[in-house]
Amino acid sequence: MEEIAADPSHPRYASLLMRHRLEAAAKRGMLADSAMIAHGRGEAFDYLLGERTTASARTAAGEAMHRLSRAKRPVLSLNGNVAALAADDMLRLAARLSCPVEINIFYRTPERMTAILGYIEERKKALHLDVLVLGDAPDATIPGLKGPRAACHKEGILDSDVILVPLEDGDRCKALVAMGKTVIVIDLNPLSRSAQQASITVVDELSRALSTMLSWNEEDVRPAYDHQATLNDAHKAMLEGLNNA
Ligand code: PTJ
Repeated sequence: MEEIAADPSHPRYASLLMRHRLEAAAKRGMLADSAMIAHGRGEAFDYLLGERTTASARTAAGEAMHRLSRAKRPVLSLNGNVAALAADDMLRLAARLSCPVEINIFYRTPERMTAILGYIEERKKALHLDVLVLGDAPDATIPGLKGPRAACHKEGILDSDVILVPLEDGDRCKALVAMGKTVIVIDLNPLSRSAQQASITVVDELSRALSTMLSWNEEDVRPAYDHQATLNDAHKAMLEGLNNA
């Protein structure tokens, strides 16, 4: 999915590359019909943020890694957009944490599940990573959620204690928190229900957030994480972006 006509020196290369990945994933049948709308909303918030990783997002990413690396049963959840935009880094993170990834999509159809699972297996093989990929045979449901979006694996999401759910839907985030899990969200919209309800929210673009998480070290300084202060800081950074425009 990496072939793209734009030159890496183009000022909007990172953005063009993400769009290209989504286009390619759409052709493979991996995406929900509303995937592009969700991405466009994210892009708008990223514009306000100045397309950069703020200090508070870096602190949140560090806290996320601290919790994931100390978890008894961590799990990384992937939906269609996450698989399209950042399959490789999600697999690298899972390998580093020795934990499973679980494909868990909101608009669940057998066709989309097959397309996403096939792509993840392809990337896993290309990267030579030993990661358990779940999602193909759900045997449990997330309490409090109705319909196919509740389906999950007992050995993955159901029994996890710390879960990373990038670009998550608000209801599912709420249901996971209600199960007593530490829920880590990556979301560019600090006003979203997921961002508000999560235990830890990294307000940053997915690929930047994952790159910060992958470069985290156990020895890194760990400033105190304050959830509300993190969200307030993101609002402030976006307002400053508007005021300085
Ligand atoms: O594959 P499925 O069926 O699970 O569906 C996935 C989507 C993303 C379509 C679905 O979960 C959805 O509709 O999500 P929402 O409710 O639009 O929420 C997505 C959130 O992610 C929004 O708050 C966006 O601002 C944010 N977002 C979008 N792209 C990025 C992002 N945050 C960080 N990085 C991005 N690249």
